[in-house]
Amino acid sequence: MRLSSLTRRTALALVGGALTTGAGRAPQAGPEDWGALAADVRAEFRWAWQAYVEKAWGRDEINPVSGTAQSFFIDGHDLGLSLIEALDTLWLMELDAEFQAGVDWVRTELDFDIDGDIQVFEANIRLVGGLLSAHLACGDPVLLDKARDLADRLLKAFDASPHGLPYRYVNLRTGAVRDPETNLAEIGTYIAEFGVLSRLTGDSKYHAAARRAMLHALKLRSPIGLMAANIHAETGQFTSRNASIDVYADSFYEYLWDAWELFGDAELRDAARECLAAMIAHQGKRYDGLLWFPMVDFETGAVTNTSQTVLGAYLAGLLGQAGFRAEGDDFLKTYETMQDRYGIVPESTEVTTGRPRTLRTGLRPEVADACLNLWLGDRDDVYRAIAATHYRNMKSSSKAAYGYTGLTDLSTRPMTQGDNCPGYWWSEQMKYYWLMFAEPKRIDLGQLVLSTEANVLRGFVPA
Ligand code: IFL
Repeated sequence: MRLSSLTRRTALALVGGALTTGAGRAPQAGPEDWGALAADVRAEFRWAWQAYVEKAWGRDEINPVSGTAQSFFIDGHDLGLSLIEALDTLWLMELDAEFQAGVDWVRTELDFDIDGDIQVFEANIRLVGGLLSAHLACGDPVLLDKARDLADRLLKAFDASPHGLPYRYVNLRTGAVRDPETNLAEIGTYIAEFGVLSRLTGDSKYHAAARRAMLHALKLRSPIGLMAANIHAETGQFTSRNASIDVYADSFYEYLWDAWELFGDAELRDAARECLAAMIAHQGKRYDGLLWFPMVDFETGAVTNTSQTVLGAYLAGLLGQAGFRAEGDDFLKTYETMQDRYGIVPESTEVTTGRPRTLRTGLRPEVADACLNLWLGDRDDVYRAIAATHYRNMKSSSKAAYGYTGLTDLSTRPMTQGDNCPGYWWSEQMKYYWLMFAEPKRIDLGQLVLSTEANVLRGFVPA
């Protein structure tokens, strides 16, 4: 359905449908048994892993309705994306045989010497991050070697730019780069993985490259403290006027904060707080009582686009982490309202009306991500309850024959399933639920630092 064809009647039907089919807030008869819920999450993860092993072993992504598989990065050259994304989740769930089978696959099958172009940002957050977190979990050096090999190939995308802003794609074998028109997320989501890699290898070049790109963008902030989301790797200048908290930008802001958490980088901590304060002052807008952060002109603060994606929910957690707790709670309330209204938060919402702009969703983890980060702040069960609803609604709508899938129409009953499980499902929401519901013994929650892809970069309890 095209966005514009989503009529008021459809939207109202959606609201009613969600409530009458129980897709909204799941009623709780008594106090939640968190241990039982955690066991259910673990059982679902194990079941989905078994289907992946049977139908898609070593492939990037499983299509869980048809039982087929697909490449994610380079057609015909799968890199075991879902397997790598799953590793630290398997470890935390103490699914040790499954974890070891995954590590063995990395040892014997994973080879980055491919004559193909890879998206630098996605390769870093999913593959470098997944390999590093698995290495931190078990200590196997092969995981670190593979992460370093890939990072060395990705670094060529930074080196080709006069400003150290990575091109969007690099050829894994030749180092040829393409697509200099990029954005904040794709130039500034490296410091967590690259910084850990520098620490583990003793080679500072990874951390330095990641930090240089972030500082370049931060210097372009406008007098009101905002950055535009689109930037050119060759000119080093912004190519749009839109400041965004979600599309093209989101994880840049997360990684400012992570640089502080992981490396004690006070300059980036201060930059994170300044950026968040500018967002609150110039992007935070209220429509029908709900707080949203639509795109604005980065110099004037005038609203330029009134849509907001479900990905924006991450900001609720980041606000809480960085000291803007009230605003974080307020923004989570917006997504909780959308979840209660539609069962599943739509991929994109028209903020002026609170209605979906699209009826599909990509099996997104960001609401659970925000719940975890806010819960870690004060352990208030209110966040676990929102995450429990998120889990139950996902289970009732996205579970297919061979795993979990995104949805193509959340207005139908049952909701209409697509046929793809994104790689991040293995690393993100199932881990968020598990951390909150199980409080697992292999992690020190007080030390936990997760990447934007939820790879554990600090906090494992030594065996
Ligand atoms: O890959 C995921 C990651 O959280 C990210 N952006 C979007 C994905 C999940 O929705 O940074």
